[in-house]
Amino acid sequence: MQNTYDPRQIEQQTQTHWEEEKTFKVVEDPSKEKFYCLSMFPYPSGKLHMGHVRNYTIGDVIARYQRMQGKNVLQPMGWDAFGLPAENAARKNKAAPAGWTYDNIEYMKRQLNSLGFGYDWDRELATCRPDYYKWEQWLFTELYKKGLVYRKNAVVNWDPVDQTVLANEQVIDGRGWRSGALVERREIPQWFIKITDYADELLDEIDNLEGWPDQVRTMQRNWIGRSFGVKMAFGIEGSDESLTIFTTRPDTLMGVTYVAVAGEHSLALQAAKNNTEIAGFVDECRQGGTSEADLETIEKKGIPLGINAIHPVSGEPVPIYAANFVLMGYGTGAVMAVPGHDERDHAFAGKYGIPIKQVIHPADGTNIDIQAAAYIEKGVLKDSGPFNDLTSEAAFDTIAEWLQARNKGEKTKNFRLRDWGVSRQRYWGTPIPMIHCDKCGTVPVPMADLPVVLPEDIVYDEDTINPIKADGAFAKCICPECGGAAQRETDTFDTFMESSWYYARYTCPGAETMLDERADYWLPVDHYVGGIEHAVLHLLYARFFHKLMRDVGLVQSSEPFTRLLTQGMVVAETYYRGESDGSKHWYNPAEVEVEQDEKGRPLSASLSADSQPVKIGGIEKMSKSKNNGIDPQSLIDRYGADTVRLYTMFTSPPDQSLEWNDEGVEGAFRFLKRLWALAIKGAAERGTDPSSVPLSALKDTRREIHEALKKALFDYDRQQFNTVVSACMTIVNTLYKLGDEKADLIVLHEGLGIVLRLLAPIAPHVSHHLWRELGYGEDILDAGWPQPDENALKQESIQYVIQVNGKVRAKIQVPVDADKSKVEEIALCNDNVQKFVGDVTVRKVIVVPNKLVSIVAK
Ligand code: ANZ
Ligand code: ZN
Repeated sequence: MQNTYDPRQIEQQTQTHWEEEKTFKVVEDPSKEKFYCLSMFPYPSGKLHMGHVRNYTIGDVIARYQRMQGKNVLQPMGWDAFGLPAENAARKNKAAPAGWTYDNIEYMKRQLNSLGFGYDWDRELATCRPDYYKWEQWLFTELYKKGLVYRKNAVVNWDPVDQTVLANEQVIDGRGWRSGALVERREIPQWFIKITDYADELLDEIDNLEGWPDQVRTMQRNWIGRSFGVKMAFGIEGSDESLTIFTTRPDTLMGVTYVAVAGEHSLALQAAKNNTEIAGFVDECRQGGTSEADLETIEKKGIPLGINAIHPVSGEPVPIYAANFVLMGYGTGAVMAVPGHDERDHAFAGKYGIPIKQVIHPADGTNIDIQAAAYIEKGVLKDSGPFNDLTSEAAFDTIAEWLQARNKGEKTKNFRLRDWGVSRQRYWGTPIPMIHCDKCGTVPVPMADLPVVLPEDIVYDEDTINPIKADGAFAKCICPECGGAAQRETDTFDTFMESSWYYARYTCPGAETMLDERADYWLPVDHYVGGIEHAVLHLLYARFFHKLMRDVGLVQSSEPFTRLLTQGMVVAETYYRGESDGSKHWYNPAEVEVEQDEKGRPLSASLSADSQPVKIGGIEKMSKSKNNGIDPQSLIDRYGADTVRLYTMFTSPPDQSLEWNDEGVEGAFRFLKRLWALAIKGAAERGTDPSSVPLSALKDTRREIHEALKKALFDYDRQQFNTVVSACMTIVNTLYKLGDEKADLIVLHEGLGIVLRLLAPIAPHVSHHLWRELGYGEDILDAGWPQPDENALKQESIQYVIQVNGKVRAKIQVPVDADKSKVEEIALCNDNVQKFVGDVTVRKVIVVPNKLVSIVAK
């Protein structure tokens, strides 16, 4: 055995071994329990960052752990390869996005391998490859045939100078990022998938996702946002038309004192035609953000349209306002306003002098001043004509039925969730497989003509906006129905489309259909690991796709991911200097020397290059903008992969944030060196059964080892890997105390065998190497999982605390098999106890088994 721990050499050797043996290649084996462990695939941006390293280490630890439990473990990896950064890089480098992407994939794949992740690379996929996106195109055409896909106008950001649509991130302070022109909102036709048809199922099944963090389940519920309410029609004075509103509080119906519609509502648009003031207000409503968050913060404004609505119950007229807080895209774009019982309506009524009426009273009869503030709780109805004295709950149904019987309304439910707009006007994405024919209308590309391949060999320079839109050749095609000249769709899919089903395609690489029968062996994914930033969209779209694939007969399960772990952020200190123009220049932690107080808190910092001070900017998520990222490659080069993996697992539990600290990395490295040194000593003794030699002198040592093992197993199960590492450290420390006798060496051999297996998922190279070197076996992955020895755990004696008249006076060791009277006897004999009892009589002795003896003496 080598004297010093040389990670470079053993990691390379071990990785070569895994590659040659195809250790991580798996096939379906119905005789074995399967375990599908998946980490969210990366965007091939150039190189791995610390967030990737953490994510993939967690996934690899889980996969290796499950494998050592004897399961058939699938752990694949691939590339989320389409997206805007490739286009930007291409423009800068005057190269095609494809080449940039493929180069990055190659480099990052090498990095992943250098970290020792156990992937079955035979299943690798890149979403920009036609043999992948072909099936996504196929599914889209199937959904079109099923009526789940449609085209309608939707708003985009339009750059009037570049004559192009901009992604949200290309709009900076309201201007196009390249042209600097003021961005306009424009309506263009776009493709949608009817996710709202699945909204109920997507919501209801969240209840069954017991292996998901509560926080993520709540976020999904809120995003789908189902509310139950009533849709009802108000008449319009002097017109045959009516105005439909949506409310979740029909019980407040008799408190309506006005009605409000969105600026884009047809009533507002009509009124704007011959009233410049209203037209001005409608224009104003069009500006600014349209999100709900924006609407909550804006100043509430409105304008009367000069027409009245007719209350469906009382027949009284109420004024109609256009108001900036009513969303056109939600419900019906119109609301019945109840200032007495809604805060927003109350504020609005106050501002425009509209009456405020109380129709709900607290159930306990408390008086309230409705003019001062809205009463928004439920209660009992008053001043509500035929509905008086009903509770809010009862009134909901009664009023709904009253309206329904008169054809004026019905119960309905409403979702916040909108249909999924999948069109993007970018080049680097999956072409939408649709054809526009003047004669036949919209025609899906037939299966035989799929995939519609995105041209990759294109010329890119600073002026290129979208090569497939600029050059007419891509769009030119023949209509599959009439054979006439037609135009191909030149929009591409939202890249969330590709990431919605990659997990399924991994299960059946090379399948001649979208998925084949192998999918049902592996799916659902047993454990999914990734960032919380995907808690809503990615996970919701993937759940939706799974159901779509189920409904075309491709999978049998209904949900894709059984268990989900959202890992915490990797954060680090930031350092900067103020520039003369008021901006900040950020320095990387690697360029900075920090002075700390005795508790390790930073006191001051200076730049290594010039020894002049820099300011400490606080701890933030590692990012390019704050320049506080640590390049994992430099750490791997310096310490080896095992140290990096061990450090990221040891520093904090997987779901909490990890605060970077260089000393911690050093500490992890030192621990592996200590383990190595111990192994050198351990090499002297091989394979004697520890129970075959008299080890009485070493009983305590063995108990410590097996107790730590027991704790580690418990923590592995609940994925608290940081304390697994602590247990390993405890064992190593215990083993260091052993001497050189034969019995010591036997215990050392036993202990090393345990600690190596515990560490194998976390620091796999050194564990693999030492396992063979010390003669335990061929491959540690096949070694089985260590189990605590019950005999070793047995204690010889138990500690009791002794109180005399309620005060702790002694701690004693009592043999485990001592009965109550024996415990009492030993306690009373204790010198210190005797001293405190003194001459007085012992009145009572209470023994709490395995814990406490309480003596009362007076
Ligand atoms: C009358 C009322 C009285 C309301 C009351 C609330 C309290 P959720 O739960 O989110 O579905 N609303 C309906 N459509 C709207 C739109 N397009 N823009 C803005 N607000 C709209 O919210 C439903 C409630 O939000 C509806 O119930 C409606 O106001 C308002 F004491 O109707 B309510
Ligand atoms: Zn045609």
